[in-house]
Amino acid sequence: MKTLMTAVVFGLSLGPALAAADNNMGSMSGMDTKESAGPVQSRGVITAISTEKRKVTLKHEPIPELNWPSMTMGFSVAPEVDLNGLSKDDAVAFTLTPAGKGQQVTSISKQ
Ligand SMILES: [Cu+2]
Repeated sequence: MKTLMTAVVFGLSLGPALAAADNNMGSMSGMDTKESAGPVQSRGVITAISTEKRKVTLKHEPIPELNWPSMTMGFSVAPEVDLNGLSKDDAVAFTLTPAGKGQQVTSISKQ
């Protein structure tokens, strides 16, 4: 219940910004609850990568499902994801899955 309340408050406070950002994406508002709980797909460019630490820094597109504008940020990468063949400046499509308090990369591939 607390999680739901937080999601509602968060959604309301960012509602106008989100609505302005996704003019071209049709009706997204009904998807918020479902999408924020599950994996989301996005695209971006790798700005740093460490196969040993299993970390990747991505300059990603806006992700309306998470109320995120475009930004550059680091993610941990799930153990099953193969990072071989990926390097800095690659354009990629990726999947983020909720993990703990953040998001983990659970798939990533060159575009
Ligand atoms: Cu971000």
